Parts: sequence; structure tokens; C-alpha cells
Amino acid sequence: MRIGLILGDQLTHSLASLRVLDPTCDRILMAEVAAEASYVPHHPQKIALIFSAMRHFAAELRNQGWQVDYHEYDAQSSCSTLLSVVQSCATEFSASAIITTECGEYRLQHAISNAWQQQLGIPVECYIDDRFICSQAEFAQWAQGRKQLRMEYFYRDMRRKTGLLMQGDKPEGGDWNYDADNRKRWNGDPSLPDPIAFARDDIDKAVIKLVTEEFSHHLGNIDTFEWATTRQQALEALAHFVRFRLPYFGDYQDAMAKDQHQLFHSLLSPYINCGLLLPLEVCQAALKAYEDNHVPLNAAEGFIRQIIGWREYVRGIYWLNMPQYAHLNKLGNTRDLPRYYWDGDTKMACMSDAFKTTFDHAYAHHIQRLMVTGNFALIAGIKPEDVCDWYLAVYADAYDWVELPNTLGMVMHADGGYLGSKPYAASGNYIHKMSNYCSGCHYSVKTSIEHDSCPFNSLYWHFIQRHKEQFNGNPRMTMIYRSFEKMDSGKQQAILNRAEYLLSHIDEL
Ligand code: FAD
Ligand code: DLZ
Ligand code: SF4
Repeated sequence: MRIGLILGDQLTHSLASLRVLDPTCDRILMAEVAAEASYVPHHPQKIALIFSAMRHFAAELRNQGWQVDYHEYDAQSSCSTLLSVVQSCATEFSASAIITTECGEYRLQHAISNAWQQQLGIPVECYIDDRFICSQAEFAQWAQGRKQLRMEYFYRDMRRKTGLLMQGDKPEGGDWNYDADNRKRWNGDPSLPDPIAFARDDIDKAVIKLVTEEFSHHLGNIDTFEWATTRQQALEALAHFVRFRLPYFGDYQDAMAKDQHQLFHSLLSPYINCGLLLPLEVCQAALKAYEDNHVPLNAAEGFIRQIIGWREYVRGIYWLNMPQYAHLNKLGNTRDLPRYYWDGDTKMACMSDAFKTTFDHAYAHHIQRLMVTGNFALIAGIKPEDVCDWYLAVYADAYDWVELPNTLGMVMHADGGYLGSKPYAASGNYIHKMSNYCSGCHYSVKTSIEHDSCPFNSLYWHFIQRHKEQFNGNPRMTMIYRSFEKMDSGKQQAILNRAEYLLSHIDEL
């Protein structure tokens, strides 16, 4: 008798390890444990989503005839780690082996592959997680010998591999990428569809009660929990997105609007990451909508690129470079994360809205993460490890393998430009162009050196100047340095002084 361990982000019926196990003689083990639920202070909604989805998945497996041992969360339990639960189950049933599928996170995979077999005294087998389109080995092969890794070229290979939006060996429509069409500001038209809502069953209710009792000291509200917790519901969320939002996804992909956290985004990442939805089936749904003339090419391509492009690319980068990647700090940042990342209380309207949606929904869309809270952390020089811990804690979709490259690489440029060629630093002007935040803000986006000037404006130039040595030679940044040099020296100094003042009063902004 073997034990198949299914983790909280492996809730997929076609999972590799489930395919090798035999329901007539093997057992499945799933466990809610303190070690996983609190290695960072996960948002209560993330814990509730995982626990409830795990319980529903266990029930589905039982209905299919599997013998499932399910360890419910108990703060007093002597089994507070996955290893201790596995050990106790293996002893109880005299298991001959433990069967696993590759973990998403290095932390746990490292422990399983290096220590578990010895600690348990029985073989621990680990199967490749083929829910991903590109395996770790395939990515390593792709990266080998390249001077620079660029998502765009990787993405084209994934298009060729999957055949998504391909006409023979040519990209559909003639171009690989329609990003240039995806930069519209949203002014209320087209109107937003109603969000999808799900009825709560007894499992959801019990989990929400448990999480409220045990994890309310973690940052974030649980009362606004709206997530799907079964595959069936996640499929409904996918269909709802494709029907109502995908048509506009491309055009408004970079837009932001106060009190509108979803806009035309899918909110599917938590389901894809925990296994309720498969990345390929999500892309196929978008492709079908395009083939049915329900959505334009820039929407389908933009959406598919995020999944078979960015999502697979960051995973490849993660596994190629862990564990050292997590400690990179190539810009030498030393500043602590400002207070408002934890309490949301700031006069900066864009930041305040991003924090509110984060705490209320365990979600913020990509541009809020990248160009508001991320951009601020970048230009203010916050320690990358602190920023990464924050992003890992606060989002329902956050797992180290996807959060870390996005935060440390894409946002903080702490890998020195390994993941992306140019830092995503921007002044308030970018936020003003893409949102309606600035008109309701305490600060003025039009000025840089007054007492009420937008903090992003002077911090942006301070960032550019303090990292002149790193970026001066970057051809994509030549224009930026030229614009600063064109300012008279009095203005330059006033901007840098204002930024210095803001940095020394950072918690008060
Ligand atoms: P949509 O805008 O609808 O996009 C569709 C899908 O594309 C997403 O569901 C997701 O699966 C995928 N996707 C889009 N962009 C990325 C990306 N850059 N990397 C990987 N997948 C992408 N995404 C996570 O899944 N988990 C994280 O922990 C995470 N942390 C991030 C941290 C920072 C600082 C930044 C800038 C981005 C992060 N992202 C993360 C990427 C992206 O912001 C989210 O995937 C996206 O906001 C999820 O919302 P959605 O499902 O509505 O996405
Ligand atoms: C995110 C999460 C949480 C909050 N809790 C659990 C848990 O109790 N049990 C479990 O198996 N998985 C959990 N997860 C997901 C894990 O963190 C994830 O499986 C590992 O990090 C490996 O990627
Ligand atoms: Fe954000 Fe600056 Fe605009 Fe205020 S003025 S909303 S701080 S960009």
C-alpha cells in the first residue's frame, strides 16, 4: 500500500501522481497544517480558499472510490508539518512508499527530495508536474547558451509548441504580440458586468468559521470572501469571464480605476495556481471565443500570452535559479517596507485603493501590483526580501514560484535585469494616464517639488539618478537620462531634495 500525498496547490484530478496510484490498494493523504498555513501570514481568504478547495477535492476523490485520509486544521495538533502527518499516516498503514508530484515551491520540494526518504525510512517518489506546459528540464534547455532570456522569444516557442493562435508556423493575424493595442484608459464605457457569485455550502461555511477563529490576526478581511472553491464553480468563473470580460481584456489590460478591482481581468489565477483549472484549458476557452468571433484577436492573444508566456516563463526562471535567486538585491536596497503596506493608511490615492482591494479581496490586478505598490517600492528603494514576503502573504494566488520572479525580478529589478531588460519605474504621470486616481488625491500629479507634489514624481528621478551607473548604458533608458540632463541644475537639485525629504518621512505619506 502506497500513500499519495496531494498538496493544497495540486487539486487536479489528472495530477501526475494520481495517474500512477491505484484506488483499489493505495491511499490518498491530504493535510491542513500550521506550517503551510503560516510560513508567511497568508491572507485569511487565501487560507479559506485552499482549505475549502482541499476539502471539496477530497470529497470528490472519495466519491470516485479513493480512500482518503484528510487531516483537518487543528492548532493543538501534534502534527503541525506535512512531514509529521505523512509520518503518522505511513506508520498507521505500514505504507511501502510515498508518491508525490513536484511541488510548486522550492522550500518544500527541497525538503521532500533531500530529507523525507531518510526521515520516513521508505521510498519517496516524485513525478513531474505536467500541468505546466514547459517542464523544468525543457526550460533549462531553452535558456542554455542564451546571453539574455526574454519572455517574448520563450512565448513564441510556447505558441509553436501548443499550436495556440497559429496558422501553420505563422502567428494568427501576422504578429506574435498585440500589446501595443492593449493600453487604453477606461472611462466607464464599456460598462462592467456584474461579478459572478457562488452559493456557500456547509464545507465553505465551516472553513470560513475556522479561518475567522484561527487566522484573523493575519492581514486581510475574510467577510468579503467571494472565491470559487470547487472545480465546477471555477469552470463557471472561467465561462463567465470569457463571455463578459474577455472581449475587452486586451484593450483595458493596463487600465486602473478607483473602487474597481476586477475591471476586465479574469480573477482566475488562484484557481489555475491551486489546480482547479488547467492553464491549457483556460487558453483553449479563450481561443474558442476568438474562433467564434466573440472576442477580438488582441484580447485572446493578450490573455493567452499571460498564461503560456509570462506564467510559464517566471516558473522556468524560478526553478533555474533557486535558491540563490531569493536573496538577490542587485540595487542594494536597504529601506524597510513602509507602514501603509500593512494598514493601508496613506494619502496617496492610488496606493490607498490598491491596499484596500488587496485587504478586501486578496487580489489586485497586475498593473496595481506592478505600477502602483510595486513601482513605489522600487523607486523608494525598499528591501526586496520584505517586498517579496508582503506579496507572498497578501494575494490569494501567491505561491513562491510565481510571486518571487514577479516581485524580485519584474518589480524590484533585484536580479539586475535577468528577467526583464528595463526596470518598471514610472512617475505619477503614468498612473495619471492609466487611471482616474489622481483627480481625487491629496497630492498633485502635475508638480514635483511642492509640499503637496505627487511622491512618485520626485522619487522616480531620485531612483534614476541614484542608479545612474547601473542604467546609464541601457539603450532603453537613454532618453530618460537625457530628459533629466536637460532640466536646469536648480530644478534637478530641488527634485532630489524633495525626494530626500519624502524618503526620510516615508511612513507619513
Ligand atoms: P489576468 O489579468 O486575467 O491574467 C490572466 C492570467 O495570466 C492570470 O490568471 C495568470 O495566471 C496569468 N498571468 C498574468 N500575468 C502574469 C505574470 N506576470 N506572471 C504569472 N502569471 C501571470 N501571479 C500569480 O499568479 N501569483 C502571484 O503570486 C503573483 N504575484 C505577483 C507579484 C507582483 C509584484 C506582480 C507585478 C505580479 C504578480 N503576479 C502573480 C502576476 C499577475 O499580477 C497575476 O497573475 C494577475 O494579476 C492575476 O489576476 P487575474 O487572474 O485576474 O489575471
Ligand atoms: C497555501 C497553502 C496553505 C495556506 N495551506 C496548506 C496546507 O495546509 N496544506 C497543503 O498541503 N498546502 C497548503 N497550501 C499550499 C502549499 O503551500 C503548497 O502546496 C506548497 O507550498 C507547495 O507548493
Ligand atoms: Fe498616485 Fe500621485 Fe496620482 Fe496621487 S497624484 S493618485 S500619489 S500618482
